[in-house]
Amino acid sequence: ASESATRATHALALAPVTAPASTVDGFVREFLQNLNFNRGVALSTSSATDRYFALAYTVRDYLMARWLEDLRRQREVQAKGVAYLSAEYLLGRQLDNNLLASGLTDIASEALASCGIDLDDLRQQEVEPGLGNGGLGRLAACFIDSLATLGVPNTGYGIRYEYGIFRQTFEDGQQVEQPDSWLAYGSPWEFPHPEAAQTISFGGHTETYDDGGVQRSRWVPGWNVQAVPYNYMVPGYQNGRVNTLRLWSAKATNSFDLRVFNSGDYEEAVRAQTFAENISKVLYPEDSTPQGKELRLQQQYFFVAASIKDFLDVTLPKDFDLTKLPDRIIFQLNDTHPVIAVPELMRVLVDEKKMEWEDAWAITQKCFAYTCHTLLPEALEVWSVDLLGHLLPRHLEIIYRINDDFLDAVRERFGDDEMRIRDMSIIGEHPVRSVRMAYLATVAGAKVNGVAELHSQLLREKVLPDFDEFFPGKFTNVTNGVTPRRFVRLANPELSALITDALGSGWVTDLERLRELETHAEDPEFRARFAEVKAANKRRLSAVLRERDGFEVSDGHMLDVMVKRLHEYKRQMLKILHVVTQYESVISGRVVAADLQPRTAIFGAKAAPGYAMAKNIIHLINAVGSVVNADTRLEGRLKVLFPPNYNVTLAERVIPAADLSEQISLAGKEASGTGNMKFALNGALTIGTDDGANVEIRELVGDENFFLFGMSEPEVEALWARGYKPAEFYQADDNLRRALDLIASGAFSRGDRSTFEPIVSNLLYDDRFMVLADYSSYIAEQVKVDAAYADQDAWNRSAILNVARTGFFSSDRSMRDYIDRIWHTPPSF
Ligand code: GPK
Repeated sequence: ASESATRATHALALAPVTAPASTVDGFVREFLQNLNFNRGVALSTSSATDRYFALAYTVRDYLMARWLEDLRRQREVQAKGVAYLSAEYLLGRQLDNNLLASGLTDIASEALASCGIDLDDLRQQEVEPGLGNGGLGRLAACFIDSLATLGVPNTGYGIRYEYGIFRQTFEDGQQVEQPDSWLAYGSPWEFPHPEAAQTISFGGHTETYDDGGVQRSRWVPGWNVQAVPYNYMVPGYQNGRVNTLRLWSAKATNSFDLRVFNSGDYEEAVRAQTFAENISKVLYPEDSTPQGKELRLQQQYFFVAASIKDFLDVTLPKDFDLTKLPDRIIFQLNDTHPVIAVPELMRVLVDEKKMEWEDAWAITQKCFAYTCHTLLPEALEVWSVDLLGHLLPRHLEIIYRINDDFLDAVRERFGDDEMRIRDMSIIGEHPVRSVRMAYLATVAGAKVNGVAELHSQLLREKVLPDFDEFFPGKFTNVTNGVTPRRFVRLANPELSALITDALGSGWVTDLERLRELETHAEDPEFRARFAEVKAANKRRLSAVLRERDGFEVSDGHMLDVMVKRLHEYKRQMLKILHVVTQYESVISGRVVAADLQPRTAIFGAKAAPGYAMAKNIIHLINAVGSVVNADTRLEGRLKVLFPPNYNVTLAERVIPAADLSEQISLAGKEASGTGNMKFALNGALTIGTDDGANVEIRELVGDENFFLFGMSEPEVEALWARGYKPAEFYQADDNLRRALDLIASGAFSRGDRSTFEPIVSNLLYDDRFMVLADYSSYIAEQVKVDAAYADQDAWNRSAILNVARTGFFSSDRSMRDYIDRIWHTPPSF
């Protein structure tokens, strides 16, 4: 009997994992099992958290068979895949996306209803993993969604920050940061594997040694930590595919424990443990302005070293021939944050695998590609040689060698042009000797791409022209995209239903099919239905903001939305100057309130905690909001709402409700923008400068469906060259003068003239981002917006055309471009 029992067990173990039955009954059974056996509670006594966890576990159970099967087939096929290296993944909530991907939304909803539970209540329980700052992190999340949907083998590698982007609150209108304890109740979506931890070393020194007559250098590290992988499912959209996101968490190693035994110093040992575990403790909240802190370099090396080890030692078969590495993997560098992976792969190949330098370098150059996400000089990371050499001495040697070889080649090509050599060196000398990570990435990468046409052009022509000349064909463009699953299908169910009604459901994975809506834009009945969808989305947003923040959204208002990180180059200042201008025109009696097109300006923005001017601007927006909203002379026709803690969850509510999308950066500063794409796809019209992907949006939707204003990038350059004096613009425009004077007068600061003085004097005497220069053109364009909005039917037609013509901005298309131009990784099976 026991023998047959064993045989039966074997048969079960060998059978493929099967998903629970895809029926309401099957779902109920699985859900209750999870509630009882994994949460340890009965339905009758369960909390909302228990139910949310049980639901999440249930969805996981349905996806599990596909995940395991995908992993098995990927091991079997060994097709070339993408290792996406990113310090940030701004995932947003997972439940709804995973329900959609597995096609279970309706079954789950019915199953829960039969247990007396409202699915919507459970959706609200999830704390979103905010493991990113803004556009760059959200882009990574869109990309992994698209890769799974396209069936391309991909592992996303990153850091499991214990605290993600801070939670923002306002006190007296000023930003206060609270820790984001997203893991307080744990996450049902993660699979920790402490047994698979990697040891990651730091510090120490290098030494030379004799390796059978060859002098080699090796690293003698000073300390190490454990990198524990946490796996997350990344399901494709209803295609039975599930990729993996692997985030690393730092844990103290035994060597720390050993120190306890040896020294008997308990406190010191605990300190050491805390020190090690600090590495993945918190996401750096700076967006586009890295601070050069040692802990940040520790984070960067920690996750890329673990990822490379993971790929080479765990994912690759044991006998893999490393000279074939470029046929098996491409490591995509999401900005400069993971660039230390370049010397790390060299170190592994040369020091550990004993490869010749030249062979290792040839492989390395084919295994990396680099995406640049910025043009701001302050955002291009540099690490001082002191700091890098102290933390990673062997890597610094390797970087020097890469640089020496590179500069030799430059000399050979361009002669002893010392100016050029200095400009192209990976090592900069001023203000301190440092490693220019963007240069290292450019030298090492098989390809370098910008994130929109204009950005890629400026990157080649202005930021890295010498490199473009030296490496012909290395530079390319891949315009960003956003996932239509999260940002249309899930965020805007009513618009999605309307589109599906008109076109069938294929558009969700083939977004260019939205083109077919163009003819529907000419149909008055369709326009009316579209208008009804927008109105419903506004009501939904209104309910969310009432519940969340106690705000009221007035009926009949144009919703004029600017949501993105607070940065001077993005020019939230320009938007608030428009509000102040409208306000001033009414209280001064030059305009009667009844003539205003009713508008609500909605802001959402976090400022880096150390970015004083950004915080001043947040304060000003809130201050203007409280005065304007309370002033009855406006007759309720002008409102400012600034819900705190803008995040992915709020974005999903705000964007579908918007009428007007504010994309008003100074031309040449916004690399791409991705919010701009989300708004257009949800039927908002854009007021924007000729910057980033706005350029491509305008080309696609047509000039007549886009509100363009402001200087072009060449005009910006020309004005700098002439000498920009913002005070001249202040003198020349009465509206601008009145708006700035009103702020300076203390009208928004209870009469205190000092509160916003730093903002006003910065604008008048510095104004790096030329707010004053673009002000008149912006105000004039806003007048056109008001006029256009007055004709609702024409506005709706334009809005539908925005939806119809922006299918290009699907991240599925971005992924195909990366595959064709950079990765050469076709769908595997
Ligand atoms: C660029 F350099 C950086 C950065 O540190 N963080 C970040 O979010 C953004 N970005 C750009 O500012 C956006 O224009 C772009 O759309 C986004 O990256 C994704 O490429």
